Amino acid sequence: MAFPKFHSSSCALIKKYLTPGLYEQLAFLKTGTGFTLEAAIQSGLKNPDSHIGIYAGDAHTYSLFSAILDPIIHAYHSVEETFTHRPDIDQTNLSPLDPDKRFILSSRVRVARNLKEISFPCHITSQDRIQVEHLVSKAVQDMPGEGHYLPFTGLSPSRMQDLLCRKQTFPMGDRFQDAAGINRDFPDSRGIFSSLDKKFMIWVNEEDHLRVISMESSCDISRVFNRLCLGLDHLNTRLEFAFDKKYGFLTSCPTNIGTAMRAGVHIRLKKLEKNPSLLKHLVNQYHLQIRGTGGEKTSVEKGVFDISNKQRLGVSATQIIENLHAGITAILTAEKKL
Ligand code: CIR
Repeated sequence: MAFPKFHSSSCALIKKYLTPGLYEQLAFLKTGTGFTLEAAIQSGLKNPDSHIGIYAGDAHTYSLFSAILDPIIHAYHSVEETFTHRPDIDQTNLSPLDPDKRFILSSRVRVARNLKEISFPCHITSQDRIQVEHLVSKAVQDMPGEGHYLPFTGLSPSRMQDLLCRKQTFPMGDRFQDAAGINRDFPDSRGIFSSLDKKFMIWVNEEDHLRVISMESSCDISRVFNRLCLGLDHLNTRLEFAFDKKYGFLTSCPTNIGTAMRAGVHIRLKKLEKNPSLLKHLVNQYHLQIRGTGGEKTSVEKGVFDISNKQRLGVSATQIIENLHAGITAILTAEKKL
C-alpha cells in the first residue's frame, strides 16, 4: 500500500504522527497472527472525524507497532514517555455524591479485557470468537449473585431489536468499529451475562472480548466500583487476560489501555449546560471527559451529560474513582451555586 492518504479535514492522531519515514519502517511488518498497519488504520482512513484512528488486532500490535502507537498513547492519555501502568485496584468507601437524588441519574464503571493469546475483535477469526464465548460463559457459570448468560447467536433481527429496547443486548458497533472489522458476523458468538438484579453484566465479543460492567441508578460510585472489583476477582481466577507491565490491560482501542476502566455518572446539569466554558474548565481540571447522553459520539439530551474519567493509563483504578468523586463534587457545587 502506498503512503495512506487521510482526509484533508482529519485531525486524527494517526494522521498527525504517521510520517512517510515511519510508514516505510512499519508498512511491511506483521504481528504473530498476521495483523498489519494497513488493517490497523482502516477506521481512521474511512472516518475523517476519528480522534485517534487506529485499532490493535492483537496484543503483539502494541510492541511491534510501538513506534506509531507510543506517541498516540502519550498524546491521548497525557502521560510522560516513561509512562507505566498503575495496577492498584483497592475497594473504596467514598460518600454518595448526591444523596437527595436531584442531579445524578445513574453510576457506571466498566473495564475492558481481552483473553491472552487470542486476536482482538477487529482481527479475530469466527472460530476464535466461538472459543472466547465458550471460555467466558464457562467462567461465569458459578459467578456469585446468580445470573445467566444470554447468547445472541441465532436471534432474529426483530428479537434483537426487542431485547435492545429492554437493554438486554448491545447493538452492533458504530461506523468506527465497523470500518475496523469489529462488526463482522454480528450477532454471532456475542452475548451478555447479567446478574439477577441487572447491576452486573459482562458483554462478550463486543469491541473487546469482555466488557465487565457494574451499574445502578444511584449516586453511590463506591458501591458500584466495589461490585466490579468482586466480579473481577472471580474472573481473574478463571481466565487469563492480555496484559503488559507497561501498557496494562491491552485493548482494541489504544484509548482504553492501562486500567481499561471508564467510571462515570449520568448527571443532569441544567445550569452548567448554559455555561459550557465553566463546565469544560471543571472537567479538564479533574481529567474527566464529557460524552453525550447515549455515550461516545452522541449528543447531550435534556441536559443529561455522561461524565467519566479521560485517563486510563498511568493512573490506578482506585485513583480514577477518587478523581471522579472529587470532580463530580466540584461540578455539583458549581451547579448549585449557579
Ligand atoms: C476514534 O478514533 O475516534 C474512534 N476509533 C474511537 C475512539 C474512542 N474509543 C472508543 O470509543 N473505544
